[in-house]
Amino acid sequence: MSVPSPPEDLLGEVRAVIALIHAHQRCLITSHQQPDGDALGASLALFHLLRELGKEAVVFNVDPPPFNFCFLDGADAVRNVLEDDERFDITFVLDCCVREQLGSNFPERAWGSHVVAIDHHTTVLEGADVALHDPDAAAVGELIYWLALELGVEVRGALAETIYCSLMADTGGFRYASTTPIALAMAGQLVANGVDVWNISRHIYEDNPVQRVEVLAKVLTTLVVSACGRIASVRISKKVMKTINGDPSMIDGFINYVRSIRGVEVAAQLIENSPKSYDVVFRSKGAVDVGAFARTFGGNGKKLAARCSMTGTYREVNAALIDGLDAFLTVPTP
Ligand SMILES: [Mn+2]
Repeated sequence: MSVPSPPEDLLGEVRAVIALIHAHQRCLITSHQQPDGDALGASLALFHLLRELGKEAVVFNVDPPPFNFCFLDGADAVRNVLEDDERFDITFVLDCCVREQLGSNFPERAWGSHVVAIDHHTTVLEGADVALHDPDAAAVGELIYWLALELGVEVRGALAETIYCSLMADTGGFRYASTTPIALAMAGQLVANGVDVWNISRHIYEDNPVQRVEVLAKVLTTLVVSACGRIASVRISKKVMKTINGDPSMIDGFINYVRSIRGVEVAAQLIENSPKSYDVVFRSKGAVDVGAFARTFGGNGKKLAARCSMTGTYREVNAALIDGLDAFLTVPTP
């Protein structure tokens, strides 16, 4: 069950990152805005790893951690403000392949002398000096595990727990096709090293504020299924967002209920910015590359999960989605 060595073709990148770590002291770790379990888990894992090596490390994000990941060791130290005189030698950008995803208010002083991208998106962050990039990795936490392994650091305690969270979150609890033998071997080793599986699951999935479930009930009443039955969407109005103080983690995962409908291939969640502007989040069961679709609207993402912005009224956006996605459907109507 033990975890193998990093794949041969990644070893060079793993060692390049390690050389940079050894040569510097002050590190900043950041990831995409509205961090998810992978972005936060992997950021905190790298934080614990760097601290273990005696480095100074700051985790920075323009948005706060999701409510259900706040229990993680180090989550309370995540910062969204940097002091004027703070400077960094290395800025690690995790789980983020485009700079805009760091947030429009991402501060200039967060950029250190060196930029290291650690990612599993299909493309890699432009302008990174060094990249540890594996589109086949189940989660960014997997890449942090390789770093720890190559560094000879024992993966236990907070480091183990945060890597486990990253792997579990991005594989949908080890259910998605991205759940590779390597991800499972790592998870197995982490459990063997003391990770308390139920304690983590309980915090992430069994600790919803009642308000979140009430909002879910409201959102599900907006469900629209296309005539062909393969595309379904829900709307999250500005009013609803206001009741949860705009906290995106309070609506995270709702889209999975939409995708779970029999026959549905693509689920969309339309989040209202203004009466004529929506942020659209997509989830696919596999027949549609929603990343490719989102890119036609200037968005980004992966085959099964993507997002973009669209203009128009709710009806117009929904109609455009159903029309546009139809062309991307590669399976015949059941
Ligand atoms: Mn990820």
